[in-house]
Amino acid sequence: HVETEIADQPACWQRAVELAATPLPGLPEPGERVAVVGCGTSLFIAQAYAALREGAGQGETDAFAASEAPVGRRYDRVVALSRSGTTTEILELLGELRGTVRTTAITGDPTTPVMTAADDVVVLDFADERSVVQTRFATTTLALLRAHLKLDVASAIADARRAVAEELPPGVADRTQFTFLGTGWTVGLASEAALKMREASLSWAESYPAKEYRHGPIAITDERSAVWMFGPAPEGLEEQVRETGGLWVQPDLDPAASLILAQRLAVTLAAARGLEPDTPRHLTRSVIL
Ligand code: F1P
Repeated sequence: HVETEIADQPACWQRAVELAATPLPGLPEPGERVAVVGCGTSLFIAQAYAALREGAGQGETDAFAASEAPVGRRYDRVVALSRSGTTTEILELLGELRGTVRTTAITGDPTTPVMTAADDVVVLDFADERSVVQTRFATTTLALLRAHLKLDVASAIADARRAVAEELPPGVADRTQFTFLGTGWTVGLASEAALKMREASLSWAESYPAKEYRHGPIAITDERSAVWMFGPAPEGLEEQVRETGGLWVQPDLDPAASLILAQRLAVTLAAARGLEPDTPRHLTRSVIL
């Protein structure tokens, strides 16, 4: 399933843009103080959105792992991202918050407990997935939220079409250690790319805010490494990586489309290693404790 779901992302993002043009009660209004929560992939999308919303001047926005959200802090709204709508930490948090703050869930499945656990719900059932590893639901959520912030998603969709069709960056599939870097909203995307590599291909993968990479992690980089930059790079970093023998990867695409390429790399490496990316070891489609 995962290959189909990856290839479907441009069409799903288009539907998200159309949906964002309609009234969607529960999505944050400008000026609201918002916390966005999720687990795993959904946490990284929460982080990307939080940085974008603050950057767009729409109000203070924090992102938390649902298990670590500070329940006592005052927000106008808590937005919970959960493809499955069944993740225990999400449901427990929404239960604790009930009656103290407005809550919104963005989910893929309208038949799940999150539908009644949150005050408002946005359902992206057209982007729901059969795979354990999340790809299109996560990026479609982000496309919806970007469109709701009135950011340009049309060029991201054009780049996404390229990302599903183009060759992978030359040489990257020959490397065995992967480091993903981002700045601002792309820090979350870098984390998500590294998670895809771990989940689907069992690769050794790390992620950092780009400038943090020079504060230690670059020590492990060598000719086995690929260093993948989401968005513009800090000055001089590319040269520093090349000096280590590491392969520098910086697709000339919208960062969310660059994430599609990273998803494809994960699936390509899984296939090369004889792994089945639809059913990764030790993982389930949602974590129910
Ligand atoms: C969150 C999640 C997935 C992960 C794994 C376990 O699920 O952490 O991101 O890939 O399958 O669950 P959800 O709350 O978004 O359904």
